Amino acid sequence: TPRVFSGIKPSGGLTLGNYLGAIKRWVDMQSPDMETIYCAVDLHAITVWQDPKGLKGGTREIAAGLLAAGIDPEHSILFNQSQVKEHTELAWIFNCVARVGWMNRMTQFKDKAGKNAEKASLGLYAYPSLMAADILIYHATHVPVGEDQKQHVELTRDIANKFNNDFGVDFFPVTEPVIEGPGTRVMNLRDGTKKMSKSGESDMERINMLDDADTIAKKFKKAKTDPDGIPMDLDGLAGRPEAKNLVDIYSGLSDMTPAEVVAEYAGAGWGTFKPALADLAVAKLAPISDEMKRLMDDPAEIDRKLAQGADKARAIATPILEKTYDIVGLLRG
Ligand code: AQP
Repeated sequence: TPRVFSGIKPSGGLTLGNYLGAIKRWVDMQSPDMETIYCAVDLHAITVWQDPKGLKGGTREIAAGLLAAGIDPEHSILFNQSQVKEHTELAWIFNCVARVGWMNRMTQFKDKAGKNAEKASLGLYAYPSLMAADILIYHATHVPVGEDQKQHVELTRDIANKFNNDFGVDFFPVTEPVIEGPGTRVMNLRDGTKKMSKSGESDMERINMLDDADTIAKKFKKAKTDPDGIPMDLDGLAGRPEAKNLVDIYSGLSDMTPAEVVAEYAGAGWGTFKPALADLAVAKLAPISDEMKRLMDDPAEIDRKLAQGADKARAIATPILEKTYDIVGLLRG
């Protein structure tokens, strides 16, 4: 059976970007003929500074968000990365397989490290190697990710191929990225050329899954737009990233195509469209955020669920790591 792995970093609260770009799709991928493994990748979060209390809270929020949105822990494996040590152990092996030149080509490192790459953590640089381990420790065949993660999944394939070649084995599968279309990329509400991020500077640039109805309405109301409202057809969104983003968000939340959204609101001003978008977002997100809050009232229960998930994850990961050690020639007692 195909096996899916994907993760979210607890580097802040969950956003509408995480929901439309990842969580909603992960829920839909749960099916009897697909094994699904979903992870709060806390070890990736600490590649940049995280307040320890915030990190624990963020990890629980991801678990609550996934459960509230419909991830079924009976069907999917749900856990946090640091509880399954096999990820980091395999990442070390991959650090010795991957080449420095490969890492130097990673655009996300350049984006995240900024101008002062000398001051970035070594972990941030090695991030793709740990991500390859996250995927390959389960021999996952499919990885749903955003466009921005495509390069890392390609690197995962390079690592799998090089490992198999170097040791003359056919052990690690060559994983397929399941890339979302560019339309499902949710952009920043204040700058439509940047993606909506958990850790962006201003809270006004993103919708958090835990935002209340008033906050959601206020953020859409203040979202950057241009004087032209909804055009008569999709072509009228060309070169208007902020307008396109609001239409795309409406589309993602309503399951209408962007063309259908534009057709429904053709010629409407923002004074009509933005409140309709806010109402739709509240209608879709409120049941999830209410359930998230209920779950987060009992952190011990969330921790218990994550620990149970980690046990199931380890049952797959441990034999794969043992076999890897054997292939590499690391002696076991
Ligand atoms: N804006 C987005 N639109 C669509 N998909 C998104 N994802 C994140 N933001 C958007 C998808 O969510 C999954 C988990 O991502 P992540 O949290 O592990 O990493 P990220 O993409 O780096 O998220 P952030 O919010 O931008 O975090 P920070 O600010 O800490 O760097 C992925 O599948 C991602 O594509």
